[in-house]
This record gives sequence, C-alpha cells and structure tokens, in this order.
Amino acid sequence: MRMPKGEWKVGTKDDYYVRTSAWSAPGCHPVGCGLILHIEDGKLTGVEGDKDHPLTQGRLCPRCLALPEVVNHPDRILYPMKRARKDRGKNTWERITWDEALDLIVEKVEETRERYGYEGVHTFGGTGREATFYYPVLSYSVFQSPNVSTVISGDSCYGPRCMITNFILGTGYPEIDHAAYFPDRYDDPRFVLPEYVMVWGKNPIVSNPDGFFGHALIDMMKRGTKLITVDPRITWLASRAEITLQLRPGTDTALLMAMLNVVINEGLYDKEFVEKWCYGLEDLKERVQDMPPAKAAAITWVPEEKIIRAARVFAQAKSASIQWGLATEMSQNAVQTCQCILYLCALTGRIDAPGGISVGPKASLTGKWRYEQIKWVNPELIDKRIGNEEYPVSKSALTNCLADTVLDALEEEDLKIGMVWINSSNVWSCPGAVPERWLAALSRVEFIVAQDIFLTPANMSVADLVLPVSTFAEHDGLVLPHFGRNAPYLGAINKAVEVGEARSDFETVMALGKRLNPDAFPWETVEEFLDYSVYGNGFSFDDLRKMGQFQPDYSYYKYESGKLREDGEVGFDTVTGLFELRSLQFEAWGEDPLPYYQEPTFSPYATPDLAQDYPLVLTTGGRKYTSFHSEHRQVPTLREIDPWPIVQIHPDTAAKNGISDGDWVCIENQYGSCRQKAKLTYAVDPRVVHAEHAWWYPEQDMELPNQGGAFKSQINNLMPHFMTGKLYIGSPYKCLICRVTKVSGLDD
Ligand SMILES: Nc1nc2c(c(=O)[nH]1)N[C@H]1C(S)=C(S)[C@@H](COP(=O)(O)OP(=O)(O)OC[C@H]3O[C@@H](n4cnc5c(=O)[nH]c(N)nc54)[C@H](O)[C@@H]3O)O[C@H]1N2
Ligand SMILES: Nc1nc2c(c(=O)[nH]1)N[C@H]1C(S)=C(S)[C@@H](COP(=O)(O)OP(=O)(O)OC[C@H]3O[C@@H](n4cnc5c(=O)[nH]c(N)nc54)[C@H](O)[C@@H]3O)O[C@H]1N2
Ligand code: SF4
Ligand SMILES: [Mo]
Repeated sequence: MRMPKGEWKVGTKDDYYVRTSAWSAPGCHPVGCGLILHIEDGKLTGVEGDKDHPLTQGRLCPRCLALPEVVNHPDRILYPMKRARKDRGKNTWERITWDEALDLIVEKVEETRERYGYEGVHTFGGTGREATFYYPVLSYSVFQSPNVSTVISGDSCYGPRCMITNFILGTGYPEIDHAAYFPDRYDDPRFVLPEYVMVWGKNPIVSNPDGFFGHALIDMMKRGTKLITVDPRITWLASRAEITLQLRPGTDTALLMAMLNVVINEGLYDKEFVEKWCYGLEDLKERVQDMPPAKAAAITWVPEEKIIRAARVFAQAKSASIQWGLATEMSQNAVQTCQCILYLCALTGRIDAPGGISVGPKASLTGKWRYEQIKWVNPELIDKRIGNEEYPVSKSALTNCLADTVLDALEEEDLKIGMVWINSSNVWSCPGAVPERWLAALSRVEFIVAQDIFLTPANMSVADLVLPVSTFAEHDGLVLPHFGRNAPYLGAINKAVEVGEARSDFETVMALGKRLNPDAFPWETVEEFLDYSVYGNGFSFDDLRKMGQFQPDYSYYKYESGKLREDGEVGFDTVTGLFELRSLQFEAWGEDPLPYYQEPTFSPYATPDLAQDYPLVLTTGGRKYTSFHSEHRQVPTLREIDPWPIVQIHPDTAAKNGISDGDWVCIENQYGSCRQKAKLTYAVDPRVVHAEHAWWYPEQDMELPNQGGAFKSQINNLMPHFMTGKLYIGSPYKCLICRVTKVSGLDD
C-alpha cells in the first residue's frame, strides 16, 4: 500500500498501517529502510516495503520481512527480571517492576562508586544498532564513568575507517557517491555515474553496512557502472565484476601499496588535485617503491598483470569510487589499509567529486548533543580510563576503551570493576576473541545488567538483572545513516505497537538518568527529546514523521568552498589543512607517518612451522541475509533458510581431507576449535577457507555450562587476544590459519 502524503498512520483504532524507518532492535545498521507495518487487532502481522522511501523504494531484506516473528516471539524478554547472584547460569528469573529494577540499579551504582569510584561501572555496547547512540550516553551522562567499550578485539570495526579518515582528511565517513542526497537521485544533473566502483573487502548487497543501502550498487550497475572486486571469495558481486582481485586474506595493504606504486610511477595521478590540495607526495612516492607489483603478487597471490591493470583502469576512469568494508580493518594492517585506500582515492582525484567518494559535512542532522556528553565525566577520570596508562596513543586517538584492555582489566587479581552493563552485545557468542576468557572474566564482576530482546548466552550466564528492550516497531526514534557522519537523510522511527513492558534504550537511559544525574536529562518525554534533536533543521519530530525522511542539501568539492572546516577556511580539517599523504598526526604520536605492510602474525609465510599443522588460511564472518551477527537464530523462517553454520572449502582441499559437501567438520588452530558444516565451492581459493561467525543454538539447553551451545560453533575460539596493529587497532578476525577435519556431528 502507499501511505497518503503527509500521513504516517492510517486506519482504525485496532487495525491500521504505520509508515516507519527501520533500525533496531532486532539488529541492523542505520540504513533506515522504509517500511509499512500492518497492525491487526493491535498486533503486528505484516511488513511491506515503502515504495515512497527516497532510497530503498520498497525493497527489503528477509530480516525485515520476518519482523513479526521477532516482535511476537514467545521467548522475548517482556519484563524486567532478576535472579540471585549465586543462580547465575540458571533459569531462575523472577519478574519485577521497572521501578524495582531502576531502584536496584541505583543501589548497585552507589555501592560500586563507594568501593571503586565512578569509574568502577563499565558499559559494553555492540555494533551500530540504535543503542550505539545511547550506550555512550549511559556511561558518560548516567554513570559518569569514562569506561565504555565494545568487545571487539582491536576495535576492528568501522571505528578505524572513521578514525583514519578523521586524521587524514578531517571529515566524516567517506561513502561512494550514489546520489543519495538528491531527491531525484541518479537523474540529478549534478551527479555523475561512477564508471568503476572498486568493492574492497565488503559485500554490501548482503550487509547494507553502517547506513549504505547495498542495492544502490545494483541500481548503478544497471545504469552501466562496472566493478572491480577485492575479495578472497568470488561473491555474487565478484561474479559480475570486470576485474576480480582474489587476494590472500590479510594482505590488502601490499596490494594497495602496489597500486599506488603504479599510479605514481606511471604518472596516472590527478596532478592538479595533488599539487593544490595534498601534502607529502614525495615521501609517499619513495615509500611505495618498496612494493613493486611483482612483490605484491607474491605476497597477495594476485597476478602482477592484474594488479597493474586494476590500478590503471581505476586511475584512468572518468569517474570512480571505492567502497571499503570490514575486511580492511580485521587484520593487523587495519590502519595502513585504511590509509592507503584514502590515498588511492585522493591521488586519482575522487575526493568529493561527482561519482567519487562523498565526504560528510561536519554538522550532524541531530546536533551535537551525543558528542558533548563526555562533559559529565570528571576530567581527572579520563586519565583513569582503562588502558590509558599502558597505551597512551589510545588515549589521544580514541573516545572509548580498547576492548582488549578491558578484558585484561577484568582478569586482574585486584579487580576494580564492580558493575557492568551489557547493552546490545552478545559478548562471547559473537564479538569476543578468546570467548571462554570473556565468560570467566565477566563471571567475577559483582553486579551485571543486560538490556536485550532475548536471553542470550551472555545474559543467561552472567546477568543478575535483565531489562526488556523494545523493537523499532514499538518505539519512537530517529535513524541517521552513517550515524550522522555522512547522512543523506534523517528518518523517523514510529511506534506502531506495544509488547510487554519493553522500553527503548533511550527511554531506559532517560529514566535512569533522571535518578542518577537529572541535570543531564531536562526533557519530560521522549518526544520532547526528539524535538530537541531535530529542531536545528527547522522542523519538529512530528513534522518529520509526516515527511517520512528529510534529505539535506549537498554540494561537491566542499574543500574548495570552506565547508569541511569549522573555521570556514578552504581545504581539509587536518594539521596541514591539506589532504595528508604523509600523516603528521601519526608522526606526532611517534608512529610511522607512511603506510607499510605487515605480514599477518600467523600465516604460511610468517609461521611456516605452525603452518605445517594448520596449512589453510582462515577468513571469517562474511554476512548472511538471514542473521545480524548472533541475532535471528530463533526466528523460524530465517533459521529454516540457514539452519547451520557453514564453512566454505574448495572441492580439491575437501577431497584431500576426505570431506564431502554437508559433512560436519572441526576447524582448529593453536588457540582452539569449533564445528561447522562444510560447503564445497569454487568461490574460495584451495588454500583458503571461509567460516561463519556468531553461531549459537537458542533451541538447546540455555543454562550453564551448555548456554545454548555458545562455544560449539564459535569461530572466535580460534582467535587470539593480542594487540599488534598500529595504534593497537585491527585484529586478525579475517586472517588466521587453521586445519579442517571431518567429524561425525556438532557434538561428537
Ligand atoms: N546481514 C547482515 N548484515 C550486516 C551484519 C550482519 O551480521 N548480518 N553485520 C554488520 C556489521 S557490524 C558490519 S561491520 C558490516 C560488515 O559488512 P562488510 O563490510 O560487507 O563485511 P563482511 O560481510 O564481513 O565481509 C565482506 C567481504 O570481505 C571478504 N574478505 C574476507 N577476508 C578478506 C581480506 O582479508 N581482504 C579483503 N579484501 N576481503 C576479505 C569476505 O569474503 C566478504 O565477502 O555488516 C553489517 N551488516
Ligand atoms: N569471527 C568474526 N567475529 C566477528 C566478526 C567477524 O567478521 N568475524 N564481526 C565482528 C563485528 S564487525 C562486530 S560489529 C561484532 C558484533 O557484535 P555485537 O554487536 O555484540 O553483536 P551480537 O553478538 O549479535 O549482540 C547483539 C545483541 O544486542 C541485542 N540487540 C539488538 N538490537 C538492540 C537494541 O537496539 N538495543 C539493545 N539494547 N539490544 C539490542 C541483540 O538481541 C543481541 O543479543 O561481531 C564481531 N565478531
Ligand atoms: S538493510 Fe535489510 S534488515 Fe536492515 S533495515 Fe533494511 S531491509 Fe531491514
Ligand atoms: Mo561491525
């Protein structure tokens, strides 16, 4: 159905339609896809795509189509529940009221502060769900503690891309230009279709990450855009690409340095842009002489002539762009890979050019509120943030603790963390390296709260109090692609139904904030807060609901018009005011200002002895349509499509190891093992396997020690806990080594 213009809700009291923009829970990134929700008898019964949404135009993934199965799921957490600390891991939950829950939390916060100081409360958050707007606020404004982090080793998701962009370009997240800012999209006369898009370590059709609507790439392919893919697998996109660079996992920096070598040595770079707007070309030129294409070919397994061809084609295209994904960060080369990708874009004149890389304006469509909340933390406590003393660079480079240092802190004999809040993370079923150590470490903490839609292994095993979170069909809110750092629109999330006593993350934060730090929460209602957030654009939240989405204006080449700097000067918001091909920021930290390639710590070349036992290169975690990380395993329609974890193996490798399609196999290395089912495919190189991440089995016994089979298929059992990337950023989730052997089943 089409929603009449200016309406967001039509129908009768019990049977009606609501137009909304998706976010979470259940999990997704802030793509804000347009949905029409069908409500019958007060219950969500159906979902269809909103054909009037400026970007998604009615298209949806299976996860949004299965939303009613999540909203109405019998296993949802519907009320606050507590249990005795001695009963952790047992299903002995007792329902309590929200008031009792909030009172208990306040009591525990006060106890913790008395014993360990304000910094004794630690908040964990997960990836890019709506909660990511509010869990830092929970830590800074409500608990007034500097200690907040994810659980991902090396902070190796999205943060590095944003951080490096900030250091080198001084802007928000760089996304491919897909005409997203223009109401008439690709037909807008300002837009130029990219002749080539290089899809680097990303599979956006499936992942729609961080606010990018993956099908925009298909829209552009239909109009003539060609692809260059850089991926160890032949993905659906790779099978349609003009050039496929099927590299060895973890070697991206070597490939990039070789491409930079070709572009610079052959004089293919944009001389005008480089001369006028870049700093450090000579230094970069000297550095990339270390990586001629022939050397990179030996490292990456990509043939030399393919590297040269890709570099030339990309540099010589009239318009071109790079879309870079998670795989650029999930190795110890994270910082260098991100640095080189931006360099390739800059040298070829793609920065903020039509059909190139769009860079976000500095201002967010929801104002500065979220970024200012650190003001509620006593400045002296920032120095006491976990990890700051041992890793001074992390202090200046990051606004949160490095997850690895938090695990170390939780394992210290003299434990200084008295209370933990787990918000939107399934700690050892998905993000955590060394998952068993996270379970043991968190078990030591005196009091743990979790806010989720389901009882996960983490919640069942260590939480003392669980709070129900509402799905996006059950609350009002705002969605901002790229979290506001390069947001082509602002969308309204509209409450359509109520289920149990579930509350949104913001409602919980505000209710608790009013008790612990009322000055930080001057609003009486959520709507007042939402109005406050959007007023800067000249409208109210109610106006936005009626509009559906708001698209701000956009202009190209902003560095020429002073729109990238706070002071209004032309250029980039960096130390030099220029795009830095040699990073002065890195130099100030005593780091190498130029990119370099580091061989993965464990690889056939770095550790040849180990590789005799573990001869295969392991990459993990390529996304699936049917799940968002560890979520959706309990959703019948989605589980029916993907019932088991799958490891992709080349048929020759499988034959050598006596493995047939569909066999259970044990994937193992020097750190641990897990079980997944073999899928034989030519999509991977015979020397590489690809395993899925975030598997657990909600249908199994959820009590400890089984906890939903949390460790049975967990690929992160094979992940080490160490910090070897530049600036301690990046971790080898996508470049490990392993062997695979046939076993008789999940539990054999
Ligand atoms: N459906 C769904 N969508 C999601 C998520 C989800 O769980 N499910 N998770 C969300 C999150 S948090 C994120 S960060 C994004 C991630 O989304 P993407 O950035 O798209 O990342 P992945 O799907 O992990 O991997 C992309 C590709 O990298 C390839 N790859 C593996 N190793 C390497 C390597 O060493 N180098 C290169 N160049 N490529 C490699 C893989 O084969 C895969 O095809 O997705 C988000 N969207
Ligand atoms: N081996 C390997 N491991 C990986 C990856 C990989 O590629 N390979 N990818 C990594 C990446 S990029 C990331 S970002 C991490 C992700 O790791 P996490 O973000 O920790 O993801 P989940 O484990 O799915 O935990 C999310 C929990 O939050 C709940 N939830 C969903 N929406 C909301 C909400 O709006 N509010 C609240 N309060 N709760 C909500 C869900 O029900 C779920 O239990 O995993 C990482 N793990
Ligand atoms: S990307 Fe897919 S799952 Fe995410 S909001 Fe859009 S349709 Fe839903
Ligand atoms: Mo992520």
